[in-house]
Amino acid sequence: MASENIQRPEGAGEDWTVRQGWENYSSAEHAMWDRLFDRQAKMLVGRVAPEFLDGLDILRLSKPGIPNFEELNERLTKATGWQVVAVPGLVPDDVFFDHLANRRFVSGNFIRTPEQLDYLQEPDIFHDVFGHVPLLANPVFADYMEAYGRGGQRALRHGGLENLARLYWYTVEFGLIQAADGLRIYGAGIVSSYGESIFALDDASPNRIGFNLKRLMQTDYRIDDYQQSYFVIDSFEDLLSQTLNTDFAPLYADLADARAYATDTLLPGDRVFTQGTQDYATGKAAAA
Ligand code: HBI
Ligand code: FE
Repeated sequence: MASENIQRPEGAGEDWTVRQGWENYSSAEHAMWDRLFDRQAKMLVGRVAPEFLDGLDILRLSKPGIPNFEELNERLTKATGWQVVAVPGLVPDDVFFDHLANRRFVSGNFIRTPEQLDYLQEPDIFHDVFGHVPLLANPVFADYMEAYGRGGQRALRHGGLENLARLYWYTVEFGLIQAADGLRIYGAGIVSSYGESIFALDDASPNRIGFNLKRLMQTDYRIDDYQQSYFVIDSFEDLLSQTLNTDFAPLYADLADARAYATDTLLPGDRVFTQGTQDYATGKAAAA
């Protein structure tokens, strides 16, 4: 991602962390959290992976107002040894991976304004905490995130970051899972978005494709709009074991000269859950 050129702000430590400054949030900012929380919590029932709802419970995120990281971390550390630390915005890749590899999840300490209700460029505390942190209370997902951080450090040394970033995108941010009662969302980018929570699961437009590590690492993604393809994992256990039991170096070597698949591509070997109409993306492109 384009995080190479960012400058460490004054006041941020070597590791880019800052104080959350919980006492400084205004009542309007707490109210914004509550508004976003209520809207998502309602809509997620029957849509989100049960492990996510368990995480909301374990962490007691339903309490009104922006969570105080000190309180949140007491519960999170007890559950899985993870911590949430505040950062001013995007941090460089190496810093990001170092935090993950040490079970620290970085979160923006600011919250969106009413004008940014449904779209903002940098991850705010609602995306980072509501979207990402509930699954960090799940032991299997917690291990996956640490493994991803270690994998990121190796990818930085050996090349392959572009491929590995797609794994993060299509799982941690935009993943679907085959749960006992059908497909469910779990990616933070979906779970924290009202529109995409519906689109990713119910719309006829996008492809929904069974998880295949190598295929996924060759697939482009969209940063400007809803995804044109989503990948479906069988379980968090399967995602973790595939990640831990794969030597990524030969994959990176193989993929170094391969062309990426377009975001809407379906391949003969794909396990297809939904062959998308792509009507949404086509309509958007025509209107542009
Ligand atoms: N910084 N704050 C923040 N949040 C991220 O998700 C993030 C980042 N810096 C880099 C980064 N992500 C990428 O390295 C990964 O998404 C691959
Ligand atoms: Fe995110």
